[in-house]
Amino acid sequence: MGENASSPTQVYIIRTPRSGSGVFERARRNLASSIKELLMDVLAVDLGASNGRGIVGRYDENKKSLSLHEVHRFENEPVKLGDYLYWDFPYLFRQIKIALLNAKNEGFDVKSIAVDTWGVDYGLIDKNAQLISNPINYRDDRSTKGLEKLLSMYSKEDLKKRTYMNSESYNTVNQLLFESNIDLGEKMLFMPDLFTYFLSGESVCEYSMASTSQLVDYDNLDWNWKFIDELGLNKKIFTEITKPMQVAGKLKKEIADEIGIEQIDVVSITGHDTHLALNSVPSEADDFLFVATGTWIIIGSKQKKPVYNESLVKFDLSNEGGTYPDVNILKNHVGLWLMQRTKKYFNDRGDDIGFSEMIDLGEKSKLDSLIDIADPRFFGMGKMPELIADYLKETGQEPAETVGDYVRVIERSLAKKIAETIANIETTVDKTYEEVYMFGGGLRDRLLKGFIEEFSGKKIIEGVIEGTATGNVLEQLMSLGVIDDSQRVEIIKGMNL
Ligand code: LFR
Repeated sequence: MGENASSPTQVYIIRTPRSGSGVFERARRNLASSIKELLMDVLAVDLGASNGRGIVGRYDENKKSLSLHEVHRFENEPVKLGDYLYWDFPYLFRQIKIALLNAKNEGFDVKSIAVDTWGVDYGLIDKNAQLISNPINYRDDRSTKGLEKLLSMYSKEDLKKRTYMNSESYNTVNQLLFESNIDLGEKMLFMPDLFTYFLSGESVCEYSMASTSQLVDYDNLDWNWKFIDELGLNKKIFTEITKPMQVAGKLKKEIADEIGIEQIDVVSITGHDTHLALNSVPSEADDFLFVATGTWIIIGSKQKKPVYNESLVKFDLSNEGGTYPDVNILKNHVGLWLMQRTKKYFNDRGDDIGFSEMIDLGEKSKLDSLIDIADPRFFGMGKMPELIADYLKETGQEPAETVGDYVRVIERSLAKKIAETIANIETTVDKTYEEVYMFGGGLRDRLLKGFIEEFSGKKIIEGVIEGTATGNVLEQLMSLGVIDDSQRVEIIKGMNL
């Protein structure tokens, strides 16, 4: 779920020692092997906006408890090459192999692997089963150009009616409208599926990722063929949409041999990070409110069926595929990006301030000025405090003078937008909720939590900071038949939340 906003202290992630030597390490390995039959290790690879991580989930079948162990952390920086902003796919593929190797060297006996990423991005495979080009990142300009083209063909309202979704620039459809290799494509594989393909040789087209294309028909849970046809897109690349929580195939022999491990299972999970994280929510309810906090803040409600009514249109809410066959409704807002960019601004000027210190200072400020976080100026790479200062001046509000003032303005403005969106969702689904589940990096931010409770009047139930990795591990364990969904909530509650 993107970068974490606050101090790097991780409550239950255990960073195991990197070297395999030493008395402690040998003792740990001996102990581990003597109780091996009770332990199940799986590797979750979570590729977020600022970095990727390999996290081993170790499930103790006796104690019914789960612990997470980070075995590899690496950059996930897009690369501008010529005209496009690319994913660095071969580099990331190598990092996944390093994560497997580290897991082995640290004494884990990993039985399966699964990869999740943000939504929308994909790679094209040609008729010789090769990747046609490095995948292009959704922050590339072609997304905005694609949206302009789409909006020249249909009105916003018409698009909403056809797709039940907001026409956001990053949706895959816009990228496809400017995909120069589309006719060479034999199939389109969304990023988690692309990793699955090169790890196992098997292809899937997992539902939650497919839905971020804006080309899925939620009533039939199939591609929206009519729309695809009208847009003149190469139909061949849209392969059958698949359900998550199934073993896609075995790790290729050449990769297993290279690392020196068995041909473990490669699992297809709910590949879209935001929805995957919902499996880390300690609730068995069919529907609940959630706030996913990372670089983006996503406010939503878990639902079984698509919602389409006047309020969905009026409040700019979107349907998005969750864990098959859920169709959740939600709204994306710029999130902890505002804090990240503010920190960077002060750090660049020689003030070595960290997130927890920023929050302490924010707590001392009394400034009540607010910004509209949906104003597009706050999305870009600009100098955040200066943008905020301009906004406050333009709107005739009291200026921010200290770091604490900026922090308080950001946190209150985020909370206000979150509260408004919660109210809009309640109107749209015609239901009032007492509580909202929160997960992701924002859980470390007590100021934000306090303001959300104050503005929304809802009680926050804290989920897991590492919500996505937890969801990834739990879905693997369910796919392998080690646990079933009825055990999920108990396991989460036992995770030192
Ligand atoms: C969050 C996220 C959002 C998606 C955005 C772009 O990481 O996946 O859910 O809308 O990134 O894909």
